[in-house]
Formats: sequence, C-alpha cells, structure tokens
Amino acid sequence: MSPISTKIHGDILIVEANNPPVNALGHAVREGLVKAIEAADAKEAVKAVVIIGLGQTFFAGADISEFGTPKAFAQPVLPQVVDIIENCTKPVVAAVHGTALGGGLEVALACHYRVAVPSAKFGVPEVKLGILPGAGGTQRLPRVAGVAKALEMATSGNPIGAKEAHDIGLVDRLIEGDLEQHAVAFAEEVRAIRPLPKSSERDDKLAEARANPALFDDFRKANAKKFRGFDAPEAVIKSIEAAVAKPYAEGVLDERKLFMELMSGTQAKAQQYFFFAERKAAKIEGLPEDTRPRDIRKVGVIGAGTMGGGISMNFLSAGIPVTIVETTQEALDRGTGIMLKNYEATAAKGRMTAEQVGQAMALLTPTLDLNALADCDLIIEAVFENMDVKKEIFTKLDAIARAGAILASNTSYLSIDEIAATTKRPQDVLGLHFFSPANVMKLLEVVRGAKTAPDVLVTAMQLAKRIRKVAVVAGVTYGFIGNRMLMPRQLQANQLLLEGASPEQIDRVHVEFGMPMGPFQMADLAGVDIGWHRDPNRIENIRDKLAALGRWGQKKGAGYYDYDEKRRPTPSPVVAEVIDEWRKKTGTEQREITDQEIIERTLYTMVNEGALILEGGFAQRASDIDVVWVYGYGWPVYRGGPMFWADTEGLAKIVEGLKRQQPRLGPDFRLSSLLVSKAEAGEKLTR
Ligand code: 3H9
Repeated sequence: MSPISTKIHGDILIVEANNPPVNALGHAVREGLVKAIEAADAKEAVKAVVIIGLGQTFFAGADISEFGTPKAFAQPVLPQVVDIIENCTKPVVAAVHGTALGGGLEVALACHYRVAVPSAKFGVPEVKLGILPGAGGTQRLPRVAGVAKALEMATSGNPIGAKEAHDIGLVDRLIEGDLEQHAVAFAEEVRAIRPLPKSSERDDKLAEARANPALFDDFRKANAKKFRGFDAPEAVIKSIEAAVAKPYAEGVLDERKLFMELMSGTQAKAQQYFFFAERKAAKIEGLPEDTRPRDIRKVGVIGAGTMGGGISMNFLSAGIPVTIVETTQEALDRGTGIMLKNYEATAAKGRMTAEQVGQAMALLTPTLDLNALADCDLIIEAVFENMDVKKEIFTKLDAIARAGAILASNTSYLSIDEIAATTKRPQDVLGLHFFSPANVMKLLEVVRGAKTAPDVLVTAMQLAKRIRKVAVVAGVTYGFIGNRMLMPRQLQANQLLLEGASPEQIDRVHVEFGMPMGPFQMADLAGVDIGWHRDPNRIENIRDKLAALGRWGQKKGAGYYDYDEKRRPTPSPVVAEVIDEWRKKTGTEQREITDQEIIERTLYTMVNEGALILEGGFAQRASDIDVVWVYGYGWPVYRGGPMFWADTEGLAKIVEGLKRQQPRLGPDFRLSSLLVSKAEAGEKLTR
C-alpha cells in the first residue's frame, strides 16, 4: 500500500502521508506525492491541494537509510518532486505539525503556501549529516526567509519554531485548533488567487544580500571556529551565494553539484553513520521484552562539588526535584551557589528566563542529613574517587534508601561490582558516569554491573533521554569505555615527550586531526594536579614535577604551557627544561618525531584499546564507542568516531602501524586479537 493516500473535501484534495515513524521521504512516498499532484492537476473538480502528515509529524526529511543505496536515486528523486509540486496548476498548501526538516522543509517551500500549528518546527539539518539541502532548499529558503536567516539555519542545522517562521514569512498562517480543517479552509480562501506564488520566482528577499556581497565572507569569518574541519558548512555557504548571484535555474545546478560532491565524501558517510549510531546506543541487547522502567520522581545527589552540582542541574532543568547532601554547610552553600550562578549565566545568554531559573532552584533541597534521601527513587553518589569512601556511603545508603530505589555511583574508573557488593541489593546498583561539566556534556556512560537488574538499566536509559543526554551502556572495566581509551593515549603522549616531541607538537597533531584540544592542553584545562599524590618529594614523571613546581595548569597561569592573563598559551622554557632533565634521568635518547608517529602511537593505540573493550564485552557495539568519543571527548563527528575512523583508514594499516610501533609501546601493550582478525579478514569494526 502506498504511504500516500488522498481524499477529497469539497473541491480540495487532501494528500496524506503515512510513513511512520517520521514520514521520511523514501521512494514510495516520493512516488505517491507525484501521483497525487498529477491527479490534482488532471482533475477539473479539484481546485486546491493540502499536503499533510499523519501521525507524529510532517515530513522529517529524505529517508537517510536509503542513502548509499540505489533507492536514493530511484526516480522521482526529491528535486523532481519539489518541482512538480511547485509547478502544479492548482494552489498547494503545506499543513505542518511536528517537524518539517530537510527534504520535508523543501517540500513545504515548494508548496505555494504554508500553514502550521504553533508547536511545529522548521529546519534544514542536512549539515549535521555532512550534506546540504539538495532539493532546492539552499535556493528557495533564502528567497523566502532571507539570506541571513537561511545561512544561519542551513549552516547550524538547528530548527526554528513556528512563531519565528511566521514572523519571517516562512509560514503564512499559524493555526490554533484542528490543522486539517483549518488548512482546508485556508486552501478555500486562496484557491482562486493567480498567479500562484512560487518560492523559486521570488527575488525581493535577495536584494539586501545583492547589495552587500561582503556578507558571505563576514559570515565565514564569524563562524570559522565553529566550522573548522567540516566540509558541509562551506558548501552550504557557496550554494546560498549562488542563490544570490545567479538565476534560480543556475543556482539549483550549483546546489546539485555541491550536494553530490558532499554525498560522495567520507564526512557525509561518517556523519550519517553517526546519526544511526547515536540512536542505536539507546538499545540494550538481550533484555526481556517486557522490561518496564521504574518510576523516577525524586532524585538524591551526594556531593555538591563540581560534578554533584552539575548532575543535579540536569534533573532540576527537567523538572525533577533533587535533594543534595554535603558534609559541611560551607561546602553545601558553595555548591548550591555555583549552581545558581550557572543558571544565571544561562539566563544572561537568553537561553532561560529568570522565572525558569527560580523554578529550577525551587526544586532543590540542600541538606547535611543523609537520611533525607530516604524517599528518593534514584540516589547518585558524586564524591571524590576513593573506593573506601564510596563503600562507606553505599553501606549507609543501603540502610537509608527505600526498597526499589536505584543506587548509582558517578565514579569514572572504579568497579561498580565492588561498590554494589557492599549492599544487600546489588541488583539496584549501577554506574551513572557523567562528563564534566555535567550540566553541559551530552554523554552519559551507564555502567552495567554483573548483577544490575534489567529494569534498572532500562530506567537509566529512559531517564537519560528525559534529561537530554545520550546514554551508552558500558561494562565494568577500569575507566569504562572513554577513560579506559584515554589511558594508552596519555601514556604514549608522555613517552613521546621523552623521546623528542614537544607538548606543542603533540597537541597540534591532535587539533589538526579535529580534536578540540590535545592531551596536554586538556591536562592544563582540567588541572595538572588532578590525581597527584601531593608529595613534592616523590617525583616519578614529568607531570609530578610540574605539579610539584605549582604548574597546575590554566588556573595557575602555568602548566605544560605558560598562560597570559587572557589564558592564551605559549610554549614554556621551564617545561622544556623539565622534559630535558627527565630525558637525561631516564636515559631516553632524543630523536625527531614525525606527526605520523604521534598519530600511530596516540590514536592507533586508542583504536586498539577500543577493540580490546569490544573483545572483552565491555561495549555492546563498536558504534557505542564512537558515541562515547564524539559526545564525551569532542572527537570530530566528521570522522565518525575512533572505530569508524579506523575502518576508514583500513584496519590492516592500523595493525601494521601498531606492530611497527610495538617496541616503543611499553611492556603492558597488548595487540587486540579482534582487531588483528578483522584486519586479516578484510572486515570492519563497525561492520
Ligand atoms: C535530507 O532531507 C536531504 C535532502 O535535503 C535532499 C535529498 C536529495 N530517515 O530521532 P528519533 C528514524 S536529509 C530515516 O529517535 P525523535 C530514526 O532512525 C534528512 N529514518 O525520534 C529512528 O529509528 P529507530 C534531513 C529516520 O522523536 C526513528 O526514526 N532530516 C529519519 O527523538 C525515530 O527517530 C533529518 O536529518 C530519516 N530522515 O526525533 C532529520 N529520521 O526507531 C533527522 C528519523 O529505528 N531526524 N528516523 O531507531 C531527526 O532529527 C529526528 O528523528 C526527529 C524525531 C526530530 C524527526
């Protein structure tokens, strides 16, 4: 059965799309739309057309799962569909609810009119998939919404609400009440108006940009940092430039060419892979189908430090009350004070109202009494990394928490099984590893203990969605997925310093690769003193020495780099001396280190660690590892993640590089047999 059906209401033809879950514009939908429009053209009795989506939404875009398959190119392709709609001889009205995204917005733009419910959203998120709106979107959107708005929407991929869409003329009428009924009434109103308003023929909103050709370069400059490394934003800008500089018929040809170039590139493949990876991560293999989540109405957080405060804010922002516990009034006041400050900073940026700040903070109950957690449905421990302290807390919690409450630790390394064993309810215990700053970072590692109950896991995954996190399930292994993979990278980076590389070289290689910062910049930001034993007489490595010298990173104006008052780094002669001293002490011979060696020793070893994690069953799938690295550590999404990147490089090349470097990788290095066997079989980690 076709996902497109039609019905007639008076002399208005209603075209309904029914392709759950999001009415993606797959081949059958495109074919159905063309047939419906052709029928409307042919039937004398039809005076106007309304296109509407059934279910959750209007069209959420092209069908991404068709990309890379022959179906994506099966006629009619979307550029043909939108032209057929715009050239219909009867007025066509798009009736939008849910989201009109990508190809969905392109269909709406090809319609002669657009009406929408106030909750509808409009966007062109193609850039997030490494491509651009390829069905006339870069040509019609600037003509309808204006060039500046089109640039912003198409390079960010972020949607706008119906009210804004109405204000800028993208939506002709906002509809309160029944969408179909009002859309039909609207169609009745406009049925006789000629000539039909066609987006592609409009010129008025291009005039301003035509008078100011510097607009595009200014936009490039203003966003250079944001777009660094990505191919798609520049192609979007070029395509919109063509809309301004050329007639529509030529502009669409430029758009098509740029679209095809992007589509055949590695970045598009990586970003489209990542779209599905992110959604797959939410799925837990092997749980009983009828597993139901537990109800979470109230959350307890132990520790009001940086992590505890950030964690609490997630729940408060989602309207979930939090009881936060500290050991001293001073620490409690400091912690809640920082939370309020963070909220106020968000409000100052216009992302929250003062009223919302008040509402969030009103849901917070600060206390010094652990017993106040007795009525919480979920309790998260966020104190410092010390197993004995954690065990003591969990023993107490076991006595205080109500039956059925979920007990979680925010540990970044320690064994959840060992923590769970101190309670009489290990089935209710799991790890919830948030990343700092916890109110900002999207990643949540959900650590599954040997005895964690299925409904506890399902609750955690559902809760993650409620607080807008992307959750990935990890097994119990030191450092879980993310931090475990960070260890070989750090080890090799430190060793490379001794062998002749500088912090600047290593960081540069990582930044050029696309990481937000390199390992030493990260150490300076987080604090060189983190994890330090604080004994100035015990110097076991370069980091100990820097910590002993008080070079604790950015906060002290000195770490692996020197910092000026604006926190701009410069290479430090002191650090160079410390490195040199350490070289001599360890008898390490200095040599020229190539950038490629840095990649092989710091990134290939991470890939190997990821493969070991998979081999050990500590991650469900390779793509989960990629989700951890993109959302937890800023791995460039245009490279998909470390596992996808390894597949792109070729596993044989990775294994060959690791084998070559093996003599330098230290005594603990172990080559993953999974990696080797996949390389030998010509297979991929991500399949
Ligand atoms: C495009 O349009 C190109 C054109 O310019 C040019 C062409 C020539 N296709 O996210 P959810 C699946 S590019 C296929 O969990 P939500 C998704 O995988 C496209 N499948 O729901 C998931 O499947 P499963 C531009 C899709 O309510 C299920 O639907 N458009 C597509 O949190 C539910 O998704 C976009 O980039 C799709 N287009 O959010 C929009 N979209 O259940 C991408 C979703 O098996 N989509 N699925 O895991 C979204 O942003 C969100 O899905 C949306 C709903 C906001 C719509």
